[in-house]
Amino acid sequence: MAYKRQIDRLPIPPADAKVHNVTCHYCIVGCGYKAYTWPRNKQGTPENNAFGIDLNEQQPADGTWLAPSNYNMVKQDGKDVHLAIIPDQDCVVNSGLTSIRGGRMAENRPSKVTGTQQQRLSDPLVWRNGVWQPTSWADAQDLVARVTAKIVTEYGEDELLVSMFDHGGSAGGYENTWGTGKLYFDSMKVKNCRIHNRPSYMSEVHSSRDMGVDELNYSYSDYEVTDTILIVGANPLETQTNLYLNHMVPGMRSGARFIMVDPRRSVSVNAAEEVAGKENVLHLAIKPGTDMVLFNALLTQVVDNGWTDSEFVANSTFQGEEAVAMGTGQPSGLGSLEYAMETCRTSAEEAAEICGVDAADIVKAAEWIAKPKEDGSRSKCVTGYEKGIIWGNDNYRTIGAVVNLALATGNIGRDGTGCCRLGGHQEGYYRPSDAHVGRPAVYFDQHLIKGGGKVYHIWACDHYKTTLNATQFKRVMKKRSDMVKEAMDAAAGGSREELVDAIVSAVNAGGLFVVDVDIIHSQIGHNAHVILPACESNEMNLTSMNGERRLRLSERYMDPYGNSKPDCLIAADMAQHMERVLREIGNDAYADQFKGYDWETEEDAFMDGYHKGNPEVTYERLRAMGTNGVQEPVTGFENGELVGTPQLYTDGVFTRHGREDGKALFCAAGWRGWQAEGKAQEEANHDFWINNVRANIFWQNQFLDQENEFIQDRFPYPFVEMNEDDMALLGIGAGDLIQITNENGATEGMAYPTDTAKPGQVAMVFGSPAGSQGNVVNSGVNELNLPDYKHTWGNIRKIADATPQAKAISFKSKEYKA
Ligand SMILES: Nc1nc2c(c(=O)[nH]1)N[C@H]1C(S)=C(S)[C@@H](COP(=O)(O)OP(=O)(O)OC[C@H]3O[C@@H](n4cnc5c(=O)[nH]c(N)nc54)[C@H](O)[C@@H]3O)O[C@H]1N2
Ligand SMILES: Nc1nc2c(c(=O)[nH]1)N[C@H]1C(S)=C(S)[C@@H](COP(=O)(O)OP(=O)(O)OC[C@H]3O[C@@H](n4cnc5c(=O)[nH]c(N)nc54)[C@H](O)[C@@H]3O)O[C@H]1N2
Ligand code: SF4
Ligand SMILES: [Mo]
Repeated sequence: MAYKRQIDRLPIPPADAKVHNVTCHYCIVGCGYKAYTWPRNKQGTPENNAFGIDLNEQQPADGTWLAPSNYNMVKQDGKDVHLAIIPDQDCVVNSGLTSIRGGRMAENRPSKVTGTQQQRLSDPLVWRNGVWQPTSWADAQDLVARVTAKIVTEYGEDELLVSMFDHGGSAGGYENTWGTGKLYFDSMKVKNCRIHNRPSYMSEVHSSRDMGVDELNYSYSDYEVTDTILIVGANPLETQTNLYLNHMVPGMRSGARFIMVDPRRSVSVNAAEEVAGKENVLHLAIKPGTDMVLFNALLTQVVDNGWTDSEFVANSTFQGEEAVAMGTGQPSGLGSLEYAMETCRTSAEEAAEICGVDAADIVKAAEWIAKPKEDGSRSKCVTGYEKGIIWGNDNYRTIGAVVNLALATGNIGRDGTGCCRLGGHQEGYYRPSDAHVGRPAVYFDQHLIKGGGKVYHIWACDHYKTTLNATQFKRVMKKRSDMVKEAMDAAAGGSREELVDAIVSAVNAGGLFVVDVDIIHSQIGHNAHVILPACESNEMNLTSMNGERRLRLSERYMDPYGNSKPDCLIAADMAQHMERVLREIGNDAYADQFKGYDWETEEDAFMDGYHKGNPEVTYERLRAMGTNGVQEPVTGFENGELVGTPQLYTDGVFTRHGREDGKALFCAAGWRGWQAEGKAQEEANHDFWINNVRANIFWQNQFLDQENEFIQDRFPYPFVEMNEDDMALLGIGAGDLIQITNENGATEGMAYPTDTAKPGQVAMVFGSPAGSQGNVVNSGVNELNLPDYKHTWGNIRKIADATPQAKAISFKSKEYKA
């Protein structure tokens, strides 16, 4: 925001400022912060202040100080107060480090005084008379309940479509996933639903779980005491920033080597080279989508050289042949190591050919991971993987191949080991059973595109920017929702009953009635009929866990904006309106299913859900655990502290698959080339691989960043990292606007010359409001309807010279050069 430009002083928090525990609600890492709030007319002094340090002295870079982005003025209990959010030196997650995202939490709060984030929704909106008209909660929820109740009673719950977050931090947390989960999975049994980031309702890592291995099994401190850090399809410096800086970097400084598997050279490789020295970093820049072959070859090296952890394999993994046959729910067989080897066996030379890397590098990687040390002791390796393979080729088998290697080398459940997802958002999943959804779960987007469903509830997702096959999704959804808008406009001035009837006729003719719960008026929200304003973390109390299962309570320090509310209370309100309307229409038995939502606060939702399953855990106890919280699962409460579990599987018993023998299974990860439909053909027919990535500066689909000048000045359009020779060939200059096209649609971005970009491979930032990469992603998925966003090909052409905004930005290399 402009108000902060050239600012030269900030108020000092006084010694009696209120202090709140905060977990950054952006990425999975969940860094600890302290939020200070104090009255508008008060200030501390350099000598006497809330930090307890002498601010007359120059503070060190890693000391406690306040930057303009850490500050704002917000409402608390109806009054304007100063707000300063500072990274917590005592939090073991970040040890006082911040990031370019978390460091902006304060400035990204809505403020009437400083003018920040005035895009936030303050009141429910209902489509009326050709516009969105602000209204009361009771009015908006009554319409939602009347239409929804009519549809589910007359046509069944399968006509209700739901998109919902399943995570923690913003748009989630145990309170909110419970609220929505109770409504859709307990009061109703909705099966046509999806999660915010994938087009069906299921796990991102089925195979790891089917093999018995929960995907978050280590502690971040394991990176500090390991011999080798193996990162697959992730860019942790930009996407799990303080995990990289506060745990991986110390690990490398203590001698750990670093292996990166990513077709693209990212700044995570560059930084590792700076910290560990080039000789201790190995970047396996494989051909896109070939990870499975690489991991099969690494496993083969380990087995053939006798580097397996034979004791672990004998005691903790399945002995015999096949344990689970390949089937519709299991895109590969599972069994013993020998069984898996029958399918996985791959020589370094074969892999080198398919993956496009040197066989010698594959051998070297296997040595770094598993070759015993000179004294005969085993090497320790931590494996972290994320969207490069989760949204990659043949998800099930590829992740299976990665977990195979960790199991064969005994690298799970011991200090300095682990085989984990690096993660996205914090986790905050707590819902009633979703067993009725089935496996494979319905391919939601295709169902909607084919005309399925009559009512659609959306919670905190903007698929217009982030789904696959987005061009088609948007066209169909707009058309279907416009039919209802038209019917609502035609019914203007009539009674509520007439309005509901008009909506029902429109949905019976193929329309879709859309309810969107969000904090802003999002792109998908433009095709909604009722928009319900939610508040974010810290405008409410919220619990969630991070990528090492660290559970914290992030405390409310300000009021929800306007009349917005916590998602859990919106869900409860919706349930209560459903109960009332169902009784009115004489369906008492069904109405009774919507009882049990008499929550006044988010804490009530927490007690009704998470607490019932985890009776030791309460807000009060979590508050006392501060920003360090406790690692789940919580096993007790002793001496005034919750007792947690730093690592899973220390006993060598693997249970995630639910098998009684407690033995982990290996995955028969047989290579079959491009698995998802249409990928091979798309690759053959286009000039460029359109890799799609995240960037340090942006948070997700830029819902707040789009109104943040600091971000928009840097990247006014989504960047597309591109090889300079490719640009020259197509007559494209730095900052020029380009179009990417293929059979699925088209999108736009800004060329960013990148000397490390390979010819024919570009990397576009995903999820941008100014150009959705999902427009050109095809609809191909795996057997379990997991998307492969990362593998898309298209042609590129220039559409405009760099605009004045684009001309003003720097195109310097993103790499750090000592
Ligand atoms: N700054 C920032 N941080 C974030 C987020 C954000 O929006 N911004 N979002 C959060 C969320 S929700 C998530 S899910 C995580 C995602 O975290 P990451 O997975 O680390 O992020 P991405 O950039 O999507 O993808 C990582 C890498 O996958 C590579 N890749 C593409 N294809 C392949 C392939 O075939 N094989 C391999 N091995 N690699 C491939 C890309 O080149 C890219 O460098 O980030 C979280 N953290
Ligand atoms: N091409 C491509 N597509 C991808 C990916 C990729 O790598 N490549 N990655 C996928 C992944 S991993 C992810 S996580 C998704 C992200 O896709 P989305 O989930 O669509 O993106 P977010 O930015 O997380 O969306 C959050 C939405 O919730 C709103 N919101 C924020 N806080 C709250 C809250 O507290 N309550 C409510 N009700 N609303 C809130 C925001 O305004 C925003 O509209 O994209 C997926 N799509
Ligand atoms: S690394 Fe992630 S959790 Fe930590 S401050 Fe940055 S965005 Fe927040
Ligand atoms: Mo994600």
